[in-house]
Amino acid sequence: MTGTVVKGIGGFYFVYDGSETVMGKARGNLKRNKELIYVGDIVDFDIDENDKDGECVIHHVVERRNHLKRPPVSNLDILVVVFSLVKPAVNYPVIDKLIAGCELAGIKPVICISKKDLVTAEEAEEARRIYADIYPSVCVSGASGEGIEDLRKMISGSNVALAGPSGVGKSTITNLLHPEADPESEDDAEPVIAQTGHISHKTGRGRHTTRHVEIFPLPDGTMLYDTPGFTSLDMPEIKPENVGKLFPEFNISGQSCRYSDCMHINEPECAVKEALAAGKISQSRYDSYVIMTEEVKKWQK
Ligand SMILES: Nc1nc2c(ncn2[C@@H]2O[C@H](COP(=O)(O)OP(=O)(O)OP(=O)(O)O)[C@@H](O)[C@H]2O)c(=O)[nH]1
Ligand SMILES: [Mg+2]
Ligand SMILES: [Zn+2]
Repeated sequence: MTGTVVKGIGGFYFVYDGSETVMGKARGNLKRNKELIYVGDIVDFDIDENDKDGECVIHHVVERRNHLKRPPVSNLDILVVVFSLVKPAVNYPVIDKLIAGCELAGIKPVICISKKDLVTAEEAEEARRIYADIYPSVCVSGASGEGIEDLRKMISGSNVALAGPSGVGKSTITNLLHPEADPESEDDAEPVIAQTGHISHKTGRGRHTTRHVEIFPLPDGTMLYDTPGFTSLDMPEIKPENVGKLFPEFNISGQSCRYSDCMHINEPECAVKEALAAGKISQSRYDSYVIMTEEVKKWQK
């Protein structure tokens, strides 16, 4: 049988075959090969109801279309990069690293600015404008539900993960997108809900409430992955000269820098810096680029 790994905890995996979820373990050969199983993997498994380790044994992982190490997920069409402007405050370089990771893995980013109810409409729109010309983007509020239906339309039918810093509201959005999580739902099925947490009063940060990636299959065929938040991210092992390739707005057709190996930092006649000065590239994105370029230099040592 074939199914999708929707959750993995302590060596146990939950596999969804399109109607039911069974729990089981990986067969010895997978473990010996140190082959990691990611949530999102499509696996072949056998049912074994007499096994003390659950109801199924996974014996093969179908080749992944793509995967990310952080959050650890595979086979995504879209990654929704969720961040709030306050509670917790935004850290743009971390957001841009997550986006760059998507570009590298071939996953489409969607930008979702959360907690719209905590800032003015202008503040939310100003943040959205940083990304609006580059990626699909939306502002939402988990408190009022505003923007949630727009987000639903952007992700409908896809394999899509919500990722971003701890406390920005990923699990809250998961619940709003999941009809069975509605306490007033008339559906008899057991409510499937993602646990949500609080923001620390002292640090203004999230408390890492979600500990494991979990996929919630939605009625429209969307496979919605809720993922644990983070506060920082490491850059992948790439060369400094490749960082610019992860910024689509730097690669404006018909415009090039004087030097073909231009790093867009100190060189003269640089098309990227000209676009920055003309307001076509945002300062925030450019600053993230410089930080990321500096950070990947450590991989060369
Ligand atoms: N005011 C306001 N609060 C929100 C909104 N969305 C979520 N919250 C609150 O923010 C806190 C954290 O929400 P979660 O959904 O647990 O955040 P998370 O991103 O899943 O956090 P981790 O699982 O730690 O990564 C909770 O107290 C939510 O009620 C929103 O749109 N507006
Ligand atoms: Mg969560
Ligand atoms: Zn340049």
